[in-house]
Amino acid sequence: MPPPHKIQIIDSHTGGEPTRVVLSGVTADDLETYRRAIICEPRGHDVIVGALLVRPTDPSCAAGVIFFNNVGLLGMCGHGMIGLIITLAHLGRISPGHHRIETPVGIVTATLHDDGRVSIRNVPSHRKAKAIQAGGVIGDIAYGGNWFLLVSDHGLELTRSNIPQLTAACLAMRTAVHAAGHPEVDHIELIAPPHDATNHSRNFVLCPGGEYDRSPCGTGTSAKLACLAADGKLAPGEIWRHESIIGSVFEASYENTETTAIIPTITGTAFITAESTLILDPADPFRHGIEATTDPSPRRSEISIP
Ligand code: PYC
Repeated sequence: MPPPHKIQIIDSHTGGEPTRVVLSGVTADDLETYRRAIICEPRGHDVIVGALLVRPTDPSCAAGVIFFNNVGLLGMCGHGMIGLIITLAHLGRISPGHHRIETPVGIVTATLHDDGRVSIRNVPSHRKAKAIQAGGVIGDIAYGGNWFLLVSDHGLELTRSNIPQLTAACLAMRTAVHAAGHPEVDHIELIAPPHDATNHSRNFVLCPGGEYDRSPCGTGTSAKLACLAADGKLAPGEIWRHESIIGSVFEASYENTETTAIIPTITGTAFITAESTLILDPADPFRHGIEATTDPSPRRSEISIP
């Protein structure tokens, strides 16, 4: 019997949403072989977002990262980037300051503050379409490192006790928005007034693999800023506090560019939860994980790896 395959990981959470940074045992070339083993049951669960550290192609970057989940690759991941920065600091690989990180969809500048907060200056974000009809709802389509359908007029209460209904509604909206000719949309974001009056809005984000984001979703918050900017409802530099379905908060603002795209900056905190080694025993029939049952978004395989 060959020896067990070992994968070294560090877990963290950002506003309640987990990130599993892969330090060794996997390369960009064999990520698809090990993706489910790292994320899915019996070692993990469908909520985890993986972050494979890779050598950047751009020498000005401190690291490259490929984000992935239970059904495939993610272009960018805001909560995951905050988790990655806290993980690199925990390892002693970075200090407070600015760090350029390469992702499959562009370079993100992450700032580790002295107080442990992390700000990420995201990739250019924009609204592609306003008020499109998707089944029974009307929403905007926007990009913030991933593609979102953002719906405010949904008639649903964004509370934790409502999560099964919110999930079912978002899955139906995802099917409808694909049928309406927007197959790139892989996240559905419901927006509502905040529960805490010091915040500006609350969201519920359904991720491509059928789980919801416990954090306010960094790329989803970027997409929301793109819509606010396009509607003239938020000025450059003005703060937008976005609250998640569990009440965790990201603080966000944006800069204009020469085009209609904006550059969002998202600030949050993350905490290390575990350092461990995954063991794939060749005798274990489930060593490669149990595949998620939710249909992957059609776009999953189209993200190019740097
Ligand atoms: O924070 O961008 C994000 C994100 C995407 C999917 C889960 N979290």
